[in-house]
Amino acid sequence: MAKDEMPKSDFRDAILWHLTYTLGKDPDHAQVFDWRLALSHAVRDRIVDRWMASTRATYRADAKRVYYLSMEFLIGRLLQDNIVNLQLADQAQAAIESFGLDYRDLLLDEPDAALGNGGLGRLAACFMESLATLGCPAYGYGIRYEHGLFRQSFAEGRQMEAPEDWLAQPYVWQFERPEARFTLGFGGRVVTRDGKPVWEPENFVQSEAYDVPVIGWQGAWANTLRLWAGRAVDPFDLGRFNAGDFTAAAEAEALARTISRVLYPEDSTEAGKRLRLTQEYFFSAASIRDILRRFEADHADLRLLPQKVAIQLNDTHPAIAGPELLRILHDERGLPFDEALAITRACVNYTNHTLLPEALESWGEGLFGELLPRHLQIIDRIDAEDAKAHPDRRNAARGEGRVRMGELSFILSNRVNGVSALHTGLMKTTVFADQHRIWPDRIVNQTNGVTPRRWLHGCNPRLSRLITQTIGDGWVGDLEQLQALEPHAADAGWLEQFAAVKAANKADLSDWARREHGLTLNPQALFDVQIKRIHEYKRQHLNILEAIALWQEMRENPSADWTARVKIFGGKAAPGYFFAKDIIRLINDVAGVINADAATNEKLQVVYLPNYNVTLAERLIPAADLSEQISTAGKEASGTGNMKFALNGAPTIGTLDGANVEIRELVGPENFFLFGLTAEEAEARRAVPDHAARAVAGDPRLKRAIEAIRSGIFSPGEPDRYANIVENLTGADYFLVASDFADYWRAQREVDFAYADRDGWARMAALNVARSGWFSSDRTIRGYMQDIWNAKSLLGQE
Ligand code: 26V
Repeated sequence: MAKDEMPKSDFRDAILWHLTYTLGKDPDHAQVFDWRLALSHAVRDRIVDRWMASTRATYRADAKRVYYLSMEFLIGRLLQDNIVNLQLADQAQAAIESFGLDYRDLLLDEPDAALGNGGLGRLAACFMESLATLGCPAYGYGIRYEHGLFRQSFAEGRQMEAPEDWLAQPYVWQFERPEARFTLGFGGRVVTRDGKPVWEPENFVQSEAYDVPVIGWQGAWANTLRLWAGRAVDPFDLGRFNAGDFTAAAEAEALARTISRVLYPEDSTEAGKRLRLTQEYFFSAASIRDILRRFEADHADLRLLPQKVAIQLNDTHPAIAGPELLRILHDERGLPFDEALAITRACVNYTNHTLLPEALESWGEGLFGELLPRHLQIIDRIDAEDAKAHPDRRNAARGEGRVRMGELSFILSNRVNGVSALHTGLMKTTVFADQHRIWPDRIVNQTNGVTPRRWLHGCNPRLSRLITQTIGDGWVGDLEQLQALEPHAADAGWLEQFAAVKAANKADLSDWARREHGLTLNPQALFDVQIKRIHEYKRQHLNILEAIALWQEMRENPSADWTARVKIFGGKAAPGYFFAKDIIRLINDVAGVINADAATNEKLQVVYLPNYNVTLAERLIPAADLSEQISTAGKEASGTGNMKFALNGAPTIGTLDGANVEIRELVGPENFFLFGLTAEEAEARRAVPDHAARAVAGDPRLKRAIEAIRSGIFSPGEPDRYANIVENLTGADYFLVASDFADYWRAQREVDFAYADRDGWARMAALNVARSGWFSSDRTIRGYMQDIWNAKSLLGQE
């Protein structure tokens, strides 16, 4: 094969061609890494034509485009996802095996793109895939962080953080767009010229675009994820270099690149840092310019903007996009302020993802005004007009010397949405009650979803095959078809096959855990899994307390008929969140003691897998028997892991929180292990004096478990290692761990009992699969298209 004979049709030849001419590698010496890149290039080629066809179709139709602005896109690996959606899996596997290589090894060689912290970022990635699947013309806009979420390891049980380095090797999925650059200003002052305000920034940086194509199911449509990187306007100062100051010569470039250097690892505290506000403005402003450039290429009348542009703010992190759009329309394009405001509001929408007060963004006006002086004036004007129009309004966007981003986003949005029915209801009665009274139609619900391509078809090939054998393959693009499995859940022969899938997935996980971590898991045991960020409200400490109490009871009563369990944990803590780090260490310490106890370790194991990420989730979820969704009611906005588990046949033990409520309604209360206070009861319980102390005093099991921690048996020689946790559990206990413990224990024993009946359990698990089709992110995106964006699918027009 010669270079000018680039093979089009034969996939195997295409891989060889790329290995040779794109990568310059001799096939005789190529390593897994080289083959993986060659395969990726061959796959990418098959995306590009469809991608361009989609873009052209959007121009032709002059269609409305959706712009999803998100500080985070937790996309993970893309090679398998792209292969699956192009339906190339069989061809790719055959080609790779014909070279004498292991196909899975190749897929696993790709680093995770971890450009997000958790649920919010992963949701954005699922949405991008569903937007493409539905043929909705859309762009994702975010930041191309050089370092994604840190890598986690444990040293004596403590979390260690190391920088993540996904860009240390070529990233095949990105296309650099040096032509799509914008110069963005920061700081400076506002002057008046000809009676008009003019912002004169003091510092400038450039935004450089990198495009990642996102291909939908069956390759019918592809959209763009555009990630911005910081670059200096003048990257190199030759004068300083010639004067001998080599470091200073490159200083501007180093500073500009700092903007897109790292992802902030906080996911639930408002990290009030100048660099973070800079990041927020940097990517929001670049995106707004890009949106306007695309619009103005074909339209002269800015009043048409809302017909052609829908902007979605993924939480408040891109909220400054609103004032930026308004500023350009008014200051730079000359529209009257009120008209600019009306157009902005008709384009912008805002999704709220948390009601935790400590996570609601606000900025001190000093910092804000220093960095964005003109925006502060604009916000002040909007807020003042809002105050005049609604004199009885209480929650303003400005107050106490701060700019409140949630309130700002609300008044600048056409629609505001929550992410589960319960959460949206709470938005209306708590954080946004005042706004809801003034604009009763603005808040809508869009319950989250997950893409079935990655979270069932891709990650669980055995279950996917069984489902397709049973009901055909239409379910991958239309997840509600899973309902057709329901009659089979009554068929003993089918349930046996279903149970065999789970058993094989568990065996795979056990093999991997032995190879990778030297762990021996009992595959007969119930795999009880809690994987998510570590947070007090998510209550990993409730889970580990139950493990301690169970272990104590097993020791006391060794001959009882215990259901064997492996409790599996995974998740990272924000580096500065010390309580969460204590929880991690406690789990690891407890694991050490319990796993070493020969009297119980055939019945109970505790395992904390390090560096939880998208790839680890794809391994764990198909192998899980039980899904732990045990947040304090009212605190988890939705959850999306909860949906992935149900879809993969792991029933939930959970509270009435977030989307658990909807999962339970759909799978049926008899197929869900409910416990705990409701959101309303939780609020009331906090007002009861000494609620925690009373709960502890009233429950000998809980008391004994806490005593064990206090005594130091899990921290020999350092009994007060967990003084903080113990004090919290018996004192303020804002998250009601003590109050919910007894009911959690009860529900866990119900799980034990149910699991002992293996046929009954398989039926319950299968019904969870059959009834979870509604949790597809395709359904969620259809909801946004209809209720929020007024956007249409262009499928069939590409
Ligand atoms: C994010 C960040 C990012 C960096 C620095 C500061 C900061 C502060 C707050 C937040 C908000 C994170 C909110 C969030 O992740 N919410 C989760 O969103 C999921 C998708 O809707 C949902 O399933 C989870 O329940 C919710 O906790």
